[in-house]
Amino acid sequence: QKFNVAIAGATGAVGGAMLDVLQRRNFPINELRLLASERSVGKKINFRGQELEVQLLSKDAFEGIDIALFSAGAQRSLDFAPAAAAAGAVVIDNSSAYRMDPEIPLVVPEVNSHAIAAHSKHGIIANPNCSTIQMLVALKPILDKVGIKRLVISTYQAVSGTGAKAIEELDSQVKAYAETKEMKASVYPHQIAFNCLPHIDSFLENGYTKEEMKMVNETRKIFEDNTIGITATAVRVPVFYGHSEAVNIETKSKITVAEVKELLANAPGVKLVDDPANLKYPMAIDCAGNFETLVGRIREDESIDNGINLWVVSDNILKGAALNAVQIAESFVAQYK
Ligand code: A2P
Ligand code: 11C
Repeated sequence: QKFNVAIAGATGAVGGAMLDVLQRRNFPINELRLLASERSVGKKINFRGQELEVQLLSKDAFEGIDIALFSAGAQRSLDFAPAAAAAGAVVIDNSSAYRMDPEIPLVVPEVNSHAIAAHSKHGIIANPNCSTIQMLVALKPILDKVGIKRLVISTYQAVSGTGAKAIEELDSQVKAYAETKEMKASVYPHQIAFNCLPHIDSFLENGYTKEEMKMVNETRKIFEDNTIGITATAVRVPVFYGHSEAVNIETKSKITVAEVKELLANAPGVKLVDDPANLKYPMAIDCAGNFETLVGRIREDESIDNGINLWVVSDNILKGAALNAVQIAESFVAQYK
């Protein structure tokens, strides 16, 4: 069986990665429809050796579509996803628009593919935020084995999470520095080259950023447990691709480092990279372009009875966005088609 697939935001960083992932995973496609703004209409994009023309994202662009992958910003999702669903497509939405809607499933296929069942209500499935996705892939086996009481997270996030303009800004600041010229900042409020910004997305009244609260709220929704204590500090670092995270876990009962390693060595979507004696640990430069989430530096938190520390690294554009969306499509098709 083959499917008619649309990508809303096909010319964007994540949209482009969606095309790449559909190709790499050999997703069974009949027609592929590429949608974007007026600026891109008529532009040609190659897919499996065929030149496809970009069409306008509009309410009537979804006729005959089975699966609509959205990554054109939250406002476009709010404007067009209901029309796509009404036309009979299942929408897989990479934006934050529907994530916390209790009637819309929020899915990481390795963690809660059962939740896809609730797609039947609105025809929409939400893709979580990148920093949440990679963390939960690593935590799921530990959750199932011993339960999780509390998480303390610090993130080190790549500029590609902000988009193409931020990638250019880091690149141009590094070049300016090398040429002893002035560094210009416009995407970020401060210089990002050779700096760390404890500021991702906007600030909220509680002093946290939206990015930090996404990790708290999305994790609780996906794990279906509002009692897990979660606190996060999200930091933008001068890295192009790959988010890194230090995750401190207080488990409900004791688990040893050896047990965690054994669990993660066999966990779906995870690659264990934990051999400090040979200088092997997960690094952002090693995750770019890869589908796996790398986990290492596994050690006991000796300050509490049941504590484990992990270092988790993944390509934020792939597992953090495009790959997870395509995996949702695969799981949807396997369960419901
Ligand atoms: P376009 O390239 O035509 O502007 P990114 O996050 O990398 O900036 O990509 C955003 C994606 O969302 C692009 O494909 C962009 O299309 C699309 N997009 C942005 N605004 C609109 C809009 N008003 N209507 C349709 N697509 C949009
Ligand atoms: C970042 N996590 O790295 C953001 C990007 O809610 O989908 C993705 C924002 C989102 O800046």
